[in-house]
Amino acid sequence: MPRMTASEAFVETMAVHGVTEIFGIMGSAFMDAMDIFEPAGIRFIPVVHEQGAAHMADGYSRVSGRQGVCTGQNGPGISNCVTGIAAAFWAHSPVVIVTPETGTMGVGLGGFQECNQLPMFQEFTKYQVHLNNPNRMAEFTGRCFDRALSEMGPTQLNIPRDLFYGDLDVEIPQPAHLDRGPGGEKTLSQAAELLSQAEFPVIVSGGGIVNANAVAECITLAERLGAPVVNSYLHNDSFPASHPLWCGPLGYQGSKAGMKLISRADVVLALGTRLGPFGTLPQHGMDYWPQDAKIIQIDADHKMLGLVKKISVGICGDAGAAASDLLQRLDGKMLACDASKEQRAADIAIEKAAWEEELDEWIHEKDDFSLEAIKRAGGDELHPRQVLRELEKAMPDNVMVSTDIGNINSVANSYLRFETPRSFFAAMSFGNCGYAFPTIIGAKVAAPDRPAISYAGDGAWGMSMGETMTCVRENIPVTAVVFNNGQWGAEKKNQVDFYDRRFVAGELDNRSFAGIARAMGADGVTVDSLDDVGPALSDAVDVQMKDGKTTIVEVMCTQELGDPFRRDALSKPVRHLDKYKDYV
Ligand SMILES: Cc1ncc(C[n+]2csc(CCOP(=O)(O)OP(=O)(O)O)c2C)c(N)n1
Ligand SMILES: [Mg+2]
Repeated sequence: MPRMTASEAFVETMAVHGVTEIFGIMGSAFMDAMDIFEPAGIRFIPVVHEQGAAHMADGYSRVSGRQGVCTGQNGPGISNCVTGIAAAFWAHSPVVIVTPETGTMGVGLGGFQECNQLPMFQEFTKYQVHLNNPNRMAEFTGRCFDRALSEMGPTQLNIPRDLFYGDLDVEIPQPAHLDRGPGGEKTLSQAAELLSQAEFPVIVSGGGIVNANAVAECITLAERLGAPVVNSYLHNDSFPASHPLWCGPLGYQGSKAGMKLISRADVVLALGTRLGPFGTLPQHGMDYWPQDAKIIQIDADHKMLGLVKKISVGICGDAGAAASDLLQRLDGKMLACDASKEQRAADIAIEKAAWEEELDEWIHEKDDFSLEAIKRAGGDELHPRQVLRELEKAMPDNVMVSTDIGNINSVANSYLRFETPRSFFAAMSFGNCGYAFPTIIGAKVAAPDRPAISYAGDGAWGMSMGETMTCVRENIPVTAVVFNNGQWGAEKKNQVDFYDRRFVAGELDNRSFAGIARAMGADGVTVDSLDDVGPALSDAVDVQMKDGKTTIVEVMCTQELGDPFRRDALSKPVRHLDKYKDYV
């Protein structure tokens, strides 16, 4: 067995797993390994804040399907990553976080940057390991990389800093490739039986279809059934938007066409989705989930089966393999839905056309608060919906888009359509503001030939814009659209609806974000006319692709606000004490 140091074993194992980039901020704790990243073919990408590194690793893994890697200095460098790893966990992203720790002889003494680094990631990792002996460096490193992919989520490798040193004799472990199957015979045959009897089957295409690279299988099955296909919430890239069976996303600010069609389903085939609690919240005044339909759920993680929605059949398997298997089982059979296939196709076309027309006409919000905001703006600011429509029209081919948490970003859900998977990187269930920009930077690193665009509100942008310096310093060109409405709008909407417009902490007195961008070395443009929205995006994408330049496109928006996310979670305030009696 070859002799090497623990640092060499660590770096060699990463190289064997195909690691070519690591995001982070340098630190003495892992410097001995970092020193040989370059000769191992690994580029270390220094960021502005380690949260950004974790988001970048997330974006990197979401677009490539490979492990994204981040690291930082023990203690604060690592604790800075917690939010990013939590977000990656809920995005099902195979991120490996390497956490160098206080040296073994210092543990427990309250030394510099000492902290216990496993508990803080416990809830957000699929696997954690603490290197207890340098001889196991390659083994544990390899296992973290394998488990990130097999469990589809973050894993953590915790290395006491002194264990990077010392000699060992070790064989570098090869990656283990998991070959997932379609699921169990019994449940697959039950599902095929249900599908063959369905009169109005509807498919929900989820993140599992993207992760399994199985859009083709989903299309073939949908075409055989003539089934409308809706995207699960924020997985708008799980089915091509140009396909006649595509009906748009379910959930918050999703497609009315998709919701109306699924409400008619007698059998729902949920392909690669955990049917998460937010994914099917009532929307547009519609409680569309078909309560009486039989639900077939397919998920690679058996713990998700029937967890949130009542199901008739749960299949633990790969979404693509299961779709192919079901197709085979239906082969040559007459299905109950065959007779109405043409009628369904016509219904789909009618619902989609109606929704497009409604979107075309829905140029601004019409509630009292929004109408007043529009009046206040006096025509100097743009309606977010119109801006989103113009951006949609100007999207380049093969685009990657990330979105943040906020009111305008949520409304964007209706206007973001994709032809190919691994194109849409929304902040998923962890829902942290500040997600989109660093995530698209990571995606761009993994796919430099694809145009990369992030959306963020002005509040979320403030949290994340520092990473513009990473784009400039590291020559990672992206385009960031910032919706400047001078407020933390999404939360302010709750004060409008529930707190009698008592606005606390919701206003944002911004300086020019375009100017700040220029000061950081990027291009910055301010857009305040609707005609300029599309051209500004196209120009920015042009310089991204041709000149390698990052542009911040700041769009001046009115303060109007779309429907809130969590109407279900709030209620009118109750006050018992006299001094608060007016606060109702
Ligand atoms: C890290 C974090 N902090 C706070 C929140 C709560 N929050 C959700 S949306 C939102 C407002 C976002 O404002 P902005 O980015 O300006 O977008 P807008 O709603 O105005 O479109 C806030 C504060 C959050 N989701 N994440
Ligand atoms: Mg805002």
